[in-house]
Amino acid sequence: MSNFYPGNIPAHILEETRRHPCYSVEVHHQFARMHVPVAPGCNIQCNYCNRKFDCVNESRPGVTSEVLTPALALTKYRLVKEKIQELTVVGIAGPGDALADWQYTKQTIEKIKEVDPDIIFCLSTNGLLLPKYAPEIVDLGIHYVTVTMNAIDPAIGAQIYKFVSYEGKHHEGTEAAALLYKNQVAGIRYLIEYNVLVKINIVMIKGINDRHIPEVVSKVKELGVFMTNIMPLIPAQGSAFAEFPQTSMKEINEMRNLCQLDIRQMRHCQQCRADAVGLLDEDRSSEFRISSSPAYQAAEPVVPQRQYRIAVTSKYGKLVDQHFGHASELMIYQGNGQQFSLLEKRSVHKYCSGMEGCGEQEAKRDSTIRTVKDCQAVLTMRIGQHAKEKLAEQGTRSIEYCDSVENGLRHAVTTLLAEAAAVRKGEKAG
Ligand code: CLF
Ligand code: SF4
Repeated sequence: MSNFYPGNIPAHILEETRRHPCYSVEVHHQFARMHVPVAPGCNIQCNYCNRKFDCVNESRPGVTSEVLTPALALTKYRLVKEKIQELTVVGIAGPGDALADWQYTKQTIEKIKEVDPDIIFCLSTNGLLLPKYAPEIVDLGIHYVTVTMNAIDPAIGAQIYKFVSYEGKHHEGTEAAALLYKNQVAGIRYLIEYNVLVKINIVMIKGINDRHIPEVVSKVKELGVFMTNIMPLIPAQGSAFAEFPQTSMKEINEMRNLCQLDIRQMRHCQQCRADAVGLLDEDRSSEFRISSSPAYQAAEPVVPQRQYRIAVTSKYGKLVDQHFGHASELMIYQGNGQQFSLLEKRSVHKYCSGMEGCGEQEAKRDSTIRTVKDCQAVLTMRIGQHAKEKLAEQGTRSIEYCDSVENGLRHAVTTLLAEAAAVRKGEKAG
């Protein structure tokens, strides 16, 4: 099988794959990986995904993982490393997309690297933000990236992706699928040029992309990827594909056999949780769960008991897709960081309508800002610097985001917790 290795990968990286249980089937009973679930947000909507659960691109549907701050991920890493000597890989596979919350992914890697420069890092992503972050991925010394690519034909991709949120814009249909594909290809090219071993996950969906998979494989072979991992669609409850038939392992293996002629096939994938710990076929995540470990709770409460009140700007109530200054109504949510309910909707004046009547606009803005005085944060697609500063003066944090309201609320609490932890750390250091 060595004939599938890309020719220009440095020997030390190829040697390193001998310690990576996903990239080397021979060692998957010998070495362990852990996933740190630090990336809750996502910027696309796959029709097979129910966003209450982990990213289906690496996980079995219906699995929920807790979300950790980077500081807590480091605490967990230390405890796991102490108990599992065979741990060689730290992966970030959600529970959303590793790049949609890049700041948390990056901070986590930097922190763990500081205490263990020899650990192997691995990321899993839908690839939308690869053109933006591939250079930083390379600079961080990450040698393993998985990209889920289900189609190269936008007409097929349009049946798989409901929408793509990119640089503040919402895309649907073939336009969305074409944009995602373009970014995936550009990002993969860059990574491969810099010796990153790219694995492609493909979810095989009967009647949609099953006949198209050989074309996807042929394209990624041309790009120089290391291997493909063809996975079954397991219909997730509550997803658009909930009623689709599950792809059988017989069908998956037939497709793998066909594609094996072109490129190395992964056949030992376990569709792990975003907080999986241990050998691939012996998940020990329950031993290291936050809620069951007093050590973690003492370190930093990640599943907060306190209540958060967050004001959200949204056009139709589903997505965080509206500028703060364009909102005529704010949705006020309250919850504990994991679960939120809509308390009420508050009417406000739109203030951002051009340059005319600036004095009046300022008065409207100030009144909008006072409307959310009782909220810890405003979650919005965009906000002007001045409004941001005014909100900060009254103790309301503004958080810019572009995804579903549900993910945004979790993201907002993770941000608030991470910032509070940084302040506590600064106070201790001072
Ligand atoms: Fe994790 Fe994925 Fe890295 Fe492995 S899992 S980010 S490449 S360290 Fe592995 Fe699990 Fe299959 Fe993923 S068995 S779901 S392929
Ligand atoms: Fe769900 Fe996003 Fe993963 Fe798609 S990429 S399966 S929408 S979390």
